[in-house]
Amino acid sequence: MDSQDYIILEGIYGAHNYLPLDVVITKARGIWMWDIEGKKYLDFLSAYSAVNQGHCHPRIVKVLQNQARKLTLTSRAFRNDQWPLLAKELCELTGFNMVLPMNSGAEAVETAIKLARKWAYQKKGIPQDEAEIIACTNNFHGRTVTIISFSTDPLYRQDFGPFTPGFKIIPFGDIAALEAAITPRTAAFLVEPIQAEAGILIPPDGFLNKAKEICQKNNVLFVADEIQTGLGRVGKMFACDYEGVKPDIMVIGKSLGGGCYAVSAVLSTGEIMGLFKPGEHGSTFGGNPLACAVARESLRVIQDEKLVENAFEKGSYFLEKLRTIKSKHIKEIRGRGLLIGLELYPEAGGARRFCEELMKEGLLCKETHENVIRFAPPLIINKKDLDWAYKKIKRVFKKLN
Ligand code: IF1
Repeated sequence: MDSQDYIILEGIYGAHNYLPLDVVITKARGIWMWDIEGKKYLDFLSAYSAVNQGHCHPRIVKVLQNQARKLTLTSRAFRNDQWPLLAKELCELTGFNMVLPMNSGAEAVETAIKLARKWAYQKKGIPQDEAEIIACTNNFHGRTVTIISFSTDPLYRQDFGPFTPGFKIIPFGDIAALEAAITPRTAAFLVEPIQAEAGILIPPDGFLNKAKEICQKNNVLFVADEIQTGLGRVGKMFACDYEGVKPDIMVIGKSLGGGCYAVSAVLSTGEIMGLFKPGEHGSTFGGNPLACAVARESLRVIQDEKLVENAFEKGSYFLEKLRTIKSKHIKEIRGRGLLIGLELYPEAGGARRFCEELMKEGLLCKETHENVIRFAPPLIINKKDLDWAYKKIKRVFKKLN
């Protein structure tokens, strides 16, 4: 079978909930991917930052294989010898006291929402079923019905109602709006410290700090969704670290599984996380030994290979290089670490066609919304390969100018 055969099969039997680029990947290692015909590509998406350590990292794959031969799943009806160690290592890494394991990012965000509401009723004394959570315009926190209930993007909401009540929206980065939106029934403020899907939107300097202060002053939980921005992607371990902000609840996922397994987690203080009593929340696969063994090695790789520092250094380098590209199409190039967005003017005809041209040059990236090309390679990337990518990007802008 060739790529076209796979594309046809997928079109017949697979739901059309994505419009992927017409490239059929069959192998990947580090920053590189190969398609069915053997063509080589540089991965500039990292599966939306779920492959920060690089594809099929030998250490992570080895742990996956060894654990898979030993013990994969017990359910949480019994205990296992991996989850307690991951819990300890995650708390030591983040400075939180307790952690709850889940699988997908959305499940972890749902967990954080349930925890914030429980805290609101049991600790803050908000009347039952009246807790409000504030989120931001253009947020992306997952695809469950409750999460899209507070999405501002019609594409994510269309025909999926009725929606979960109890959410308010403020403009991202708007401190005055946050202060004005808080009422005695406000349980939490949920925010991505950098909005990735919205187009790599970085909040005004000091926004996170002021938001945390306002939350503290009003006895509101500050909940940071670091599922995409966390674990080194933006050049710090967490995006909140740029402002030294410690959330009350932090949600992580994606690269926690090192590109080899779906594992996410919710971290908080003992006082807050301790509100969950046995049987009140859980999941079949949450905290399974295979996920935990993989997550432990994924975290070790990030630290041993200094991927956070590399993301900071290489991200600054690449951002500076990209800004030398002269094109009437480029409106702005922005980012933190190796989460970079190149925004095009609407007249450029949309980011998708640039991604398609980049694919022909051997660079795989993804547009986010209409006009932003996201550049997010694995954090292991070196200057030589960034220079290679730069040349390809420059060539495409010359061609499409
Ligand atoms: C898709 C992008 C979309 C996330 C943040 C929670 C989740 C995500 C900040 C949910 C997931 C993924 C989902 C995937 C494409 C990608 C994405 F933002 F990364 F670009 F959609 F907006 N919080 N983001 O980024 O985690 O349940 O997926 O594990 O749904 O198309 P998940």
